[in-house]
This record gives sequence, C-alpha cells and structure tokens, in this order.
Amino acid sequence: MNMKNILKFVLVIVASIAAVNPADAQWTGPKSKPTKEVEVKYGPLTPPHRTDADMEAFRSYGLGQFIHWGIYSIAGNEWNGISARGGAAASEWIRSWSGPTAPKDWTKTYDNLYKQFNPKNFDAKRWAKQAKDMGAKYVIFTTKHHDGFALWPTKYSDYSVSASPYKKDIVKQIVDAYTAEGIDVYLYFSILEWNNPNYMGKAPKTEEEKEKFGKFLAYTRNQLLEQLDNYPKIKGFWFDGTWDASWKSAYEFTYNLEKELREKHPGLIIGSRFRNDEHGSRHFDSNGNILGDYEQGWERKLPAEFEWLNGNDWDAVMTIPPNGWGYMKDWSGIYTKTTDDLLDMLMRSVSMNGNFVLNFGPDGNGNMHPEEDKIAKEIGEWIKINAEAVYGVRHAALTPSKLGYFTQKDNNLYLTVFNQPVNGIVRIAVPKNAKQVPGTAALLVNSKNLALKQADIGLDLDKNTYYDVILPKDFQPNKAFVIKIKLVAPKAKAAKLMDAKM
Ligand code: JFZ
Repeated sequence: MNMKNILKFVLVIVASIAAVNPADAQWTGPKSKPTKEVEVKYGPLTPPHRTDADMEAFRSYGLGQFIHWGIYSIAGNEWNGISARGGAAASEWIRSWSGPTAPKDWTKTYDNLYKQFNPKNFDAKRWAKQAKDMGAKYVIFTTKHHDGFALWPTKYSDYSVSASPYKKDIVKQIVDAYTAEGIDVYLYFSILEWNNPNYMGKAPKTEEEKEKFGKFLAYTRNQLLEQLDNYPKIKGFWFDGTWDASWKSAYEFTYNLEKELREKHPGLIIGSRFRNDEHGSRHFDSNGNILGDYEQGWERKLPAEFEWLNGNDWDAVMTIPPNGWGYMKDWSGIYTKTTDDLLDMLMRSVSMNGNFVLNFGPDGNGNMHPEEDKIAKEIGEWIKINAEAVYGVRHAALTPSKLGYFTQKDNNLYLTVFNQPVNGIVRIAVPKNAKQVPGTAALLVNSKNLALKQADIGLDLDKNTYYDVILPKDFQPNKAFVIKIKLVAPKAKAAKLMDAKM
C-alpha cells in the first residue's frame, strides 16, 4: 500500500465509524436531567411506565434473540476468499466495503446479490425451535436493513424477496413460526436506505429535495402500515438508521406516524430509537423524557449501574463477535464471546431490569453459524436449570454483590454466582434497617438447602449486616450457579454496636 492508499483507507474507516456512532451517544451513560424545562410539542406519546399486558410481557422477557439476515449473509464478510475485515464497518455493512481490499465494482456486485438469494435450508420452524430451546422469549428480525432489501413482498418497492429466486415471504414465515412457539415477534426496520434515490442523509433544503424526501417518508409510512396489515401478530418494531439529519428534520411527520402506528395496533411497543423532538433531541426529549416505551441505546454495551437507567425499561442487543451482526464466515483471529460471557451479560441485564438480546447471523442458505448453534444450546441448558432467576424478576434493592448478580421475585431473592468464593462462603450484605432478610437458602441446581448464618462483623459505621451462605465442600461447579434465598421478616433488631467518635 502506498501512502495515498493508506490515508484513504484510514479515512474510510474513520468515516464509517462516524456513521455508525452518531454524535448523540450520550444516552448510554449516567444522564443528568436538564436544568431548564423547554417547550416540547413533539415529545413522548406514551407514558414512561406503561402498565398494560404487552408492556408487562416485555418486562418479563429476560432473554431475546436478534436475527440479522439479508443479502449481506450471502457474502459472509468476504468475497472470493478476500476478507472485508478492516474494509467495512461490519459484516452487514459490507456493501460499503472500500479501501485497497475492496473488489472492483463491489457496490454493483452487492446490489445484484438478490438475484442469488435462494436460501435452500431456510426453515423458520427450525430457528424458532432453537430460540425456544435457548430460552428466548422474543425475537427481533431484520425485515429490511440499510441496503433497503425487503424480506417481505412489499408493494412499495421492487427490491424485495419477490424479485429473488426464493420469492416467498420470509417475514411471514418468521412471524408464524416464532408465534407458534410462544415467542413474541418484533420487526427490525431500518429507516435509512443506502441506495434509495429519494433518501438523503442531510435535511432537505431545495424544493426538489423536499419533494424527493417527502416521497421517501410516504414510502416509509406505507411499508410500516403494510407490515402491520400483513403481520398483525407482531408485538413491536425495533427501529434503526434514524440518526441522519433528514429523518431528524421530519419530527412532525414521525410524531404523527408513531401515533398512527399505535392507533392501528394497540399495545404496540416501540423503543427510543425511532424519533426525536423538534429540538433534535433523540431517545430522550429536551426535558429528558423518554421517547418511546423503552431505552434502545444499549447496543454492544451495558449499563454499569442501575442508577444510570433512571427507572426506564430497556434492552441490550449484543453480538457474539466484537462487532458484526450479519453472517461472518470466518470467526478466527477475533475474540468471540463465550457462553459464560453471555450468561454473565444476561444476568447483569436482568438484575438491572433489562432484557438481553443475543444476535444470530445466519448464512445465505439459512443455516446458523455452527458456533451460534453451540452457544444457543449451552445457554438453553443453563437457563433450563436457572429459569426462576431469569424470567419475570426485578432488580433487588440490595448492596450489589461482587460474586454475581441479584434478581428478585416477591419474597424470593436469587443470587447468580459467577465468581465462586475461595472460602466457600457466599456473603450477602443486607442493610441493617431492611424489612426483609434471608431466611433460608438453597441451590437451584439441586434444591438442596444450604446452611445460612448471620455474621455481624461489627465494622465501625457499617450500615449493613451480613448473611453467610455456606456452600457444600464437594460443590465444584464449572458454570455459574444460582442460590435461591427466601426472604423473611428480621427475627430481632441487629445488635447496636457503638460507633467510634473521632
Ligand atoms: C446499527 C446498524 O448500523 C448495525 O448494522 C446493526 O443493525 C445494529 C443493530 O444497529 O448499528 C448501530 C446503531 C446505533 C449505534 C451503534 C451502532 N449507536 O447508536 O451507538
């Protein structure tokens, strides 16, 4: 590579990172409430804590499955044996492959891939069964990614599965198969489209641009209404590609569209990545109020502290490779998350009232990556034993444990232990003024009761008292395990020790 090419390459990488990381990534940290209230006309359309059955179901999912599938899956992050790694932002972004490694006329080749889309092994029932066995309670399926290729026979574009040799409606098969397994279906829908002549990244200015973008907005509305008509069983939309200035400028349109979608499909769940207010504030309006039913910014990242979430519902979507949502044939030379990593993230999410959504990127024939098959199976085996600690649980208002994550359901407290203590004692800190304290403890894996004793260490100024759960000497698990603790009223007030004067 000569200097010019290297520079070009670096620029392309920087530009693509900038494109996937919109400047407004601030919602993923602790959020400070704005100090001044401003007038917001196009703010939230739903209350911050919906209590209807659909939202309660969302709250109890625990685990979800994401599927990225489209014509990018045919390529699998490479072409003619040459890897796109480093040349494209992610496998499902392979259309924007550029730099020295990009094949000649690549965009043209990509835009013709649909002519080869004929997934001979696709069997929605097999995927749904696998998701069920893994323990997923909802699925988010890419009906249309940034390339604009629709996996359903849309009336509003020629660029759909109807034009491929496969022809059949993929989305319908997914909706039917997953619904039949009792798994709720959410449709992923990218607003931004790379090769739609009416789409533009910038806010439309001239009359001509306004007319073009107006057509694009009408097209988007048509496709969404079409999806609701075709697939009335869906529970929600998972929107993406909404960060461009064009979409942001259409806040009045998007406000009305969200309203229309909700009216047409009562109970519909829409996350915070759909729209912004008239001041350009996304995910949260200018007064810090959530725009949608749950926070949708936890992408390949997790909150460090429960307080960051301000009590909002949320889900975290996660890849197994570091990045790359679409099929990646070659997993060598990169860190891919292990089942233990993923279970840790799952429990960390549910311990903070979030759902954890694990991504799968099937190949162009409709097969999952063999490593994904393995991980799905292992997660399912673990959850089967520990389901009580995963589903329908809430954050437990206890001092966080260094050994793992607490979840709670009524009087049952669960501690999923990822770090096994060397002394075999699982110590639980309970505030001295707590109304409920551990009464009994048992392992979920075998329902065996464990010895439990109060340990008042007597640390000066300590606001906690301690309960020690003693693990059996011969208990040597090779996976995380759950201790189920029954909470009871405290027997007597913890002895008051005198604090030192200084
Ligand atoms: C988007 C897509 O570009 C990507 O291909 C994938 O579908 C993923 C689930 O969503 O990627 C994003 C979107 C937003 C951020 C980062 C990646 N973000 O806000 O930080």
